[in-house]
Amino acid sequence: MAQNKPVLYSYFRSSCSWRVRIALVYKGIDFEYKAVNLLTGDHQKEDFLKLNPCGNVPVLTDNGNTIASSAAILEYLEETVPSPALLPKDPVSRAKVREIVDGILSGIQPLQNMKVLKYVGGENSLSWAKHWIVSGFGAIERILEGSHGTYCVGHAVTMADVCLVPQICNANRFNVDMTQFPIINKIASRLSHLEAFKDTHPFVQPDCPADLRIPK
Ligand SMILES: N[C@@H](CCC(=O)N[C@@H](CS)C(=O)NCC(=O)O)C(=O)O
Repeated sequence: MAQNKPVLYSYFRSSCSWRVRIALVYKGIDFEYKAVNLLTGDHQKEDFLKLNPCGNVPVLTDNGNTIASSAAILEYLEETVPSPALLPKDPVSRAKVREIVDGILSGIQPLQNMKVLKYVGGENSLSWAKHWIVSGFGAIERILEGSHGTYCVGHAVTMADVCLVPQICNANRFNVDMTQFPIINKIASRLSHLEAFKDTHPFVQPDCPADLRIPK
């Protein structure tokens, strides 16, 4: 009997959702897309809170299981569909990937998340977001000096790349001057040609409004 496809609860502009979209496409996993509109508060409705009590996207449901949080989903996909891998084989490189992932997932994105910016409020929220993105990317740029090859860690795409590209998109939204991060830019430019990154771009998602849509 054919198995149901995994379902991804996603918002087109959510960088955390984009990470998971990239991993799904990179690994060739067919999935159903369910849009959760963060602007109209879909993520705070009771039905969605049953899936993720934290009230955040992404959420993945697969074989009757519900997994929230992009890091948990990325690890789950790596374990259930190991090839093509998004983690290197050797422990030191794996740790380096996770270090970069953590730098973005703990050190940047939460500080510029919508609910945090709403709490910070008003004009301060833009400079707050910029500050944390610049300081976080400054650290990532220095880590990449020692780890990068073609991509963030060595010459194969890893979870570090999967997390980097969506965060750059957020940086651009907040008008961060990205020229100060030449290694990040070089890697991002290479990644931008890969199908898994192009096909999952926010502006080609089903819930992207018409005025932002770009051709696939
Ligand atoms: N650590 C979580 C964070 C998820 C998260 O912050 N998602 C954002 C979108 S990128 C969200 O749903 N924000 C809702 C809000 O701020 O109200 C993950 O990596 O999935």
